[in-house]
Amino acid sequence: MALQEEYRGQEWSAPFATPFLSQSRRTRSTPYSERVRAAGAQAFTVYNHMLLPSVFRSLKEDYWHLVDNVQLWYVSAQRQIELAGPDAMRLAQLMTPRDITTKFDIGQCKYAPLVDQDGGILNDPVIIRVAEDRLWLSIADSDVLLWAKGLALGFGLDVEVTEPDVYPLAIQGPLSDDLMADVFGEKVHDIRFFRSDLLQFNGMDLRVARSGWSKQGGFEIYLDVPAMAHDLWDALWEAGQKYNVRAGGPNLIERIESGLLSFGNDMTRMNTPLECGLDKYCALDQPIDFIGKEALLKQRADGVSRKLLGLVMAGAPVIPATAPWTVFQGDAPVGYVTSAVYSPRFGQNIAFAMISLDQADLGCAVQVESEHGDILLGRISEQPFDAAALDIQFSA
Ligand code: THG
Repeated sequence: MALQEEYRGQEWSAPFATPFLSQSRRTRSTPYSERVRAAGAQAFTVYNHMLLPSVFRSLKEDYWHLVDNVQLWYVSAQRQIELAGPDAMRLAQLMTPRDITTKFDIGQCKYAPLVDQDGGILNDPVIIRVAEDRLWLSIADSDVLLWAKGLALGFGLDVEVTEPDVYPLAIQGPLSDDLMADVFGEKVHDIRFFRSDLLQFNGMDLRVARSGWSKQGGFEIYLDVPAMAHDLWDALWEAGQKYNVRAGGPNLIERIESGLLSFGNDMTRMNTPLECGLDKYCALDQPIDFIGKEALLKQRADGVSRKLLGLVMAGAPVIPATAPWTVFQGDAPVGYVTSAVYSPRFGQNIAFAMISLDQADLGCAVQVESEHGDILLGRISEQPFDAAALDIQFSA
């Protein structure tokens, strides 16, 4: 995809060399945008009204580089929704079934699905407690700001709901600790998983968490001094040369292999956390007050009728899904694929699929009709996927 800056100085008239995404204030650029283009981003998706790069060299090359080295990820599109004031904690707790009322230290991060009154998932942020009465909801792709503002108004809460100028940058991959220590000092080693600390860079305190949307290890820097973006990127880039650093982004192959669910793909408002295997983030037996509690308690009591499971598919590498692919057992539709990719590690296509449990379950042989008209033989599996489980036989 071309971006419109490539057409600078040219008349805006068709035909263009390739169709391109028209940018405007609505597709918000950031202090890092220039560096990311210069680093060779080749494909973008739109996330929280911002561009998020999805491919630099190729999905596969980016994947192998990530699991062996270290990458700088431009994830400014993980916007922060700040809740600040005496009712900040109460509002956040109303929004999620995860218990954030007890054992939530300042600097700590908690992954927390947000649900509506039916238990439908609205988003799945990482929540960071940045101060006693101040939380950042580091959101996936939906307008949490509006929901939070509506709840604050409706419940008459004493809380400010804003989207501050914070631009997260992730450092991901097995060499992340080495690179971060070279730029921020040895203190980075003391940051535990899903904890954060304030570390000095050019005389400013920046919030650094051990987190990120891969299972390859790493950090996220919540840059809230936009003017420093270029210096920070350049310092990491230069220090990273000896670690073979590259620019990257959330990688479709890695995240499906690792069992990281994508809001908008693998779960939407039509699904509950119990259907998506996020039970451990639902404190249904705690005395906490959240919207959707009754619905989730009822669903737990009745038992879920469908569940997000793994799916392995034979055949040529698939093209990523842009629509739900129907999963069949014989002639009966039993569910749909939510995300799929070819895994070069396993040599198979791997996917997540929402499966009706009264019709199919783990180990079942199925057929999948892709949006491209292909019929793929598949088998329902555990996820996260493991190599032993993937040594499987397909049958029609
Ligand atoms: N980082 C930040 N914000 C984000 C994401 C991120 N917002 C959107 C999206 N990614 C949220 N999704 C996830 C899903 C899982 C995890 C992080 C973000 C994750 N979970 C831990 C795990 O699976 O081991 C457990 C977390 C916990 O116990 O609380 O890492 O990547 N800033």
